[in-house]
Amino acid sequence: MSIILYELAGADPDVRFSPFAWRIRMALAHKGLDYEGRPWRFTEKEAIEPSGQGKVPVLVDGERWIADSWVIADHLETAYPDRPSLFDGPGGREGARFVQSWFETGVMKFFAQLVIKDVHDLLDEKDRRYFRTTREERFGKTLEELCPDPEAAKHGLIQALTPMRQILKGQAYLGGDAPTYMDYVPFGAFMWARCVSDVQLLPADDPVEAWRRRLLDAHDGAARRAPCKEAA
Ligand SMILES: N[C@@H](CCC(=O)N[C@@H](CS)C(=O)NCC(=O)O)C(=O)O
Repeated sequence: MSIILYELAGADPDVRFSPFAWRIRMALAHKGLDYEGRPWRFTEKEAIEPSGQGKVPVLVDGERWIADSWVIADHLETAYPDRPSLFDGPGGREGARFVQSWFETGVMKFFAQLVIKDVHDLLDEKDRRYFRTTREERFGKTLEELCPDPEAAKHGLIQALTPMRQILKGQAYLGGDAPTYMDYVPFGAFMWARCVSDVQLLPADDPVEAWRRRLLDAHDGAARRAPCKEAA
């Protein structure tokens, strides 16, 4: 059975930077599943029409088209029960849902402020216009006005990560001794930043930074190998 993952790409088709698609890239690596990652642009809605919506990631598993990172993760867990578990049981699944909700409501906005202009700049021409118009409508500001004070946004991010930092002082991953989907949700946002920008988000001695570096090396360095703007 073939698996295809539609994922957002820049003008360079090898630059895959969607935070939501990165959750699924890591989930596929965790499960040891081979797949074809297919580059997709914001303006190529017709390519993912069979999924019934217009956003990526979209996973095509055999005949099934599945949209939304959470639904895709759930699908991988139930369709491949003989592979390593993404959630480590029902409690882990609910924990991952909580992490996702917390991250999307309280933390993602700082990443967005810090990297949105870099995202724009690496898109191809037709996507740039679409991205600027839709995002400026969404935020009620120009892309250039979104982050007047990057240092304040970094400080906001560091503060917002406090609950995660507390946990990571005592264990290697949110999932425990080994990563689970609970880790891949926040890690997706760090990969978003790494792929589009060389901004240093966290101090070197932050336990969240140590966790991020462990995840870059997880699953044979799948994340570290991806084309990115970050220097190291
Ligand atoms: N809740 C969705 C969010 C997916 C999403 O927002 N994807 C963005 C790319 S990062 C997208 O495809 N946007 C299309 C658009 O803005 O037209 C998930 O978790 O997969």
